[in-house]
Amino acid sequence: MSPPCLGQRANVTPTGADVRCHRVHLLLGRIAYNAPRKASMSPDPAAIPAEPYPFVLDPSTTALVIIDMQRDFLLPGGFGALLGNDVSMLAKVVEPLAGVLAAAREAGMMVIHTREGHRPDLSDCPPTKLARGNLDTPIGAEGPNGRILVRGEHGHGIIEELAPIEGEIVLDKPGKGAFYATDLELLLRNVGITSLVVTGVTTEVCVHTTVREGNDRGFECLVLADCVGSYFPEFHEVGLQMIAAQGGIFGWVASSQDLLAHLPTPAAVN
Ligand code: C5J
Repeated sequence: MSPPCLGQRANVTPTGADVRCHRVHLLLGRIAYNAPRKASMSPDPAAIPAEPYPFVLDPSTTALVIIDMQRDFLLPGGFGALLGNDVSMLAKVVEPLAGVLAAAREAGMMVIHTREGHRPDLSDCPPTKLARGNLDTPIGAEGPNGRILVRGEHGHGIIEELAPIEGEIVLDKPGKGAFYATDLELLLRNVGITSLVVTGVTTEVCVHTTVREGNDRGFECLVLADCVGSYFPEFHEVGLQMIAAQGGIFGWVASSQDLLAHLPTPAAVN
């Protein structure tokens, strides 16, 4: 039987708990994508329980993307705090995300850390973004952690708990999405990445924008609910629902526990 194509997948309606995921092979079997599985098919033990249906993760074609876990968003005195937010709301993301980062490294996955920020002369910061918020201490102004949202400043750096290690990509982005005005897509395609595990902050802003951008480029995006965070609990909840709604309109949502329980080790993959 010839393999179904991606277009057929869109016509399959997942039926909640009855549905397991399976892999649809495209282009002579070289690229595999997740698709709903009929109730009559046996469950795939490798599939990560997720909404709207389970997700099979191949570490060799999946990148862990950690969005903007920077002091400027997580610590007092940074951009997030100056916008009036309670930055302590994001702290709960750190521990589960550190666990996922360790597991991804162990599994040999590509790891990408993004940082939102601007050149010191702010030439890559749209005037509209600079004006937004009507802040006394705007982007580029001196704050307790150095100049706000400026590359090279202490506040722009990634928090120690999630510090990048050699071989991991640190991607500077001027916008909310990680694909906008960056070479992210090129970096992913060059090494055959087809799926992204998306984590970081904030759920409804940079995480959401990145998932939407990735989805439109054909990447399968799995968001880990406890590894993304927002200053607004209600935006977080609805943001996650929006991703998985309508049969996974932007992607999938799972917990870090479920990912860790199903993440294949390099030995299992080879
Ligand atoms: C925001 C972000 N919230 N990383 N940035 O401005 O989500």
